[in-house]
Amino acid sequence: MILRPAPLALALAGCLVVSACQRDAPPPPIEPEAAQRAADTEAQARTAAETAEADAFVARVNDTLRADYPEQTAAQWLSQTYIGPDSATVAAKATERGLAQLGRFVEESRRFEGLELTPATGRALQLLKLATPMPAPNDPQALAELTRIATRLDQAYGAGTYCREVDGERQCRQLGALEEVLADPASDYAAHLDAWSGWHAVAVPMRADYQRFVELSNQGARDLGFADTGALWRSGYDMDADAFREETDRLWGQVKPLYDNLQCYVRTRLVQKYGEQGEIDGKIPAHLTGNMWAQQWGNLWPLVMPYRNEPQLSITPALQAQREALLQERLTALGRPPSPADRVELEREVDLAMARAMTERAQDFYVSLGLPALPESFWERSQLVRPRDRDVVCHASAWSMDFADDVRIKMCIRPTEEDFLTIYHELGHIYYYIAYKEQPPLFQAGANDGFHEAIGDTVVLSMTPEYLASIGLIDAQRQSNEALINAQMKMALDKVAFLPFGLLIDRWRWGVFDGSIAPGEYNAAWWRLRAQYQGVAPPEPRGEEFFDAGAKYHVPGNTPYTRYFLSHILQFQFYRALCEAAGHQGPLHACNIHGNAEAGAKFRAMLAAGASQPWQQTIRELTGREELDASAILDYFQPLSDWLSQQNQGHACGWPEGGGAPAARTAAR
Ligand code: X8Z
Ligand code: ZN
Repeated sequence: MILRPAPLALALAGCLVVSACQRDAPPPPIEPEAAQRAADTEAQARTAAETAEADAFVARVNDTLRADYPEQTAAQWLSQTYIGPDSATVAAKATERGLAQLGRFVEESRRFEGLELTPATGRALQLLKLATPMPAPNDPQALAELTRIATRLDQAYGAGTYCREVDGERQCRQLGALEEVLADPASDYAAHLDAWSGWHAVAVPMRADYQRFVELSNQGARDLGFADTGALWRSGYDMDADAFREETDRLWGQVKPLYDNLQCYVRTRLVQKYGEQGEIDGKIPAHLTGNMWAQQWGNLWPLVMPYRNEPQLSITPALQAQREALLQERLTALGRPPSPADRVELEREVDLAMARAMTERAQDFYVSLGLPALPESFWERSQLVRPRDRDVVCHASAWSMDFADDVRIKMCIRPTEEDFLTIYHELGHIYYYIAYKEQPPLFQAGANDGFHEAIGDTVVLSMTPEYLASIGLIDAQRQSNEALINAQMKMALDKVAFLPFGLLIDRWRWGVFDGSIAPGEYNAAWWRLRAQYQGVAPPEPRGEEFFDAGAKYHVPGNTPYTRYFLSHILQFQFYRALCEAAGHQGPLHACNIHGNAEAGAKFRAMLAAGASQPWQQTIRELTGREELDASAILDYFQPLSDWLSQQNQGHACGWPEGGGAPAARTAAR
């Protein structure tokens, strides 16, 4: 059957409104009434047929996705775990085919626009247009160029290497090794600067590609009916795209005072350590935060720890001791003095054994909530450690390969706290995939992308010091106000420090996509936003010869980032709701849902819904309220917030947003 095109359907809707407005008109003669009835019956039959046709179309899209998607994910997997020209060719081609198919489906779906559809079909069609953050231009050549550039950028990041001459020898390091320099409190200022600027140099050659990427992706967005790629990204939240932008502003306004307080305190400690090099015009030097992007500051813990006499909170020492013990065990079992080759081999085995043990610990937590053990294929196919023989994209990720049981993570796990927590994060994605695998592919997504990012982190909030002590990763804790402030500070270095970073990446990209940030000011705009939101400054002049945004994975990897900002608000809302379900009494920060079946059942129900309904409904089912709401994170950090306000008294907190002289400093309350 041939369906009527969309404009006619819209005209029909208008006609129905008109007839409703004519209620007071004199009764029409009998004959026209009969004609009207016949027309109504015909219209109903037509509507029913159209509805059925739309349902069948969505079913066909879902079937095609199930059939074709595994080939694309397999190609992507190879491209990220065997970086090189061949895997790049295969991945770019597979993505090109997938996006072209998606584009055809979107075109086809237009004939259903304006029709009255079943809610599920209407939602599926809406999600179809939002299915990719890299919209495909209709022009086949442009599409092919887009997927080639995207793959090249992704691989360039993964293979990124910084080389320099040391004592006449060429020394080359990749991201992991450079991050270790920044994380080590014993590294000096010059070493920090070298590692930071070395990694940022890797992004310089990406700049031209990225600029072209933006043009092509925007072309795709316009072909889909969006103003630009940023507008497409902002449309994925079951609300008006402009309203979404305002929503993120509102949330930032709620948490900014807490962040500013933390920035001020950390800056003071940096100045104590580095003297006048510890701040740049009230801002924190980007290379001194213990993190390559100044996004989470957990590695500054030894520097900013409020009370030094309390038991230690970092779990890295225990993980490293476990690794060392394992290595000794294997060396002893060898029964002869190890050769250098033995050592390399045993270290590899031990790294893998540690990575697996850490992943099993994370799995334990989910299983304690009533979620299933991970399938055997997860253990067989995941990449847990960095292979020695080739370049890979080490940035952690979680994959559903086939909308069914083939789920994997790809990481380069080291025995550190940071990586341990990242495993919990990644398994959050995996358990989401597993929980919604019965949904049709178009609904196999987070309620929104912030939900997906928040699942594992919600679990991490339960890793209280008491819990970590119970699994032997830190010593038993004392109950005291000092211990509480220490624990809160440690958590805040990750969760609070992250908030402005989570926001600014897409503030930059939204501007790049809508043209308000021109290609000639990519870097200036980047550092303007870093100053404005984070109060972070570059350690050296960064002109337009650099491309510092490109040094962050999600920019060359084209992963939208506002999701992480949302996640850092949502995870506290989820945690509060699950703690209530678990019957937790007392302050929020003391709650641990480990082993709680009630909390687990609520969690699982939320996950199973996937994207089948608007996120507002999903969050209402969990928390009783429909809004994103920063009151949970503010509640959680109330003790620290009070403490920071006290500590900052008498300090000139705040920072001038530009690069100019200190001006708008305000005294802390
Ligand atoms: O990219 C990630 C995860 C994978 S979705 C490791 N995260 C963001 C980042 O590393 O920049 C988690 C926190 C923020
Ligand atoms: Zn994630």
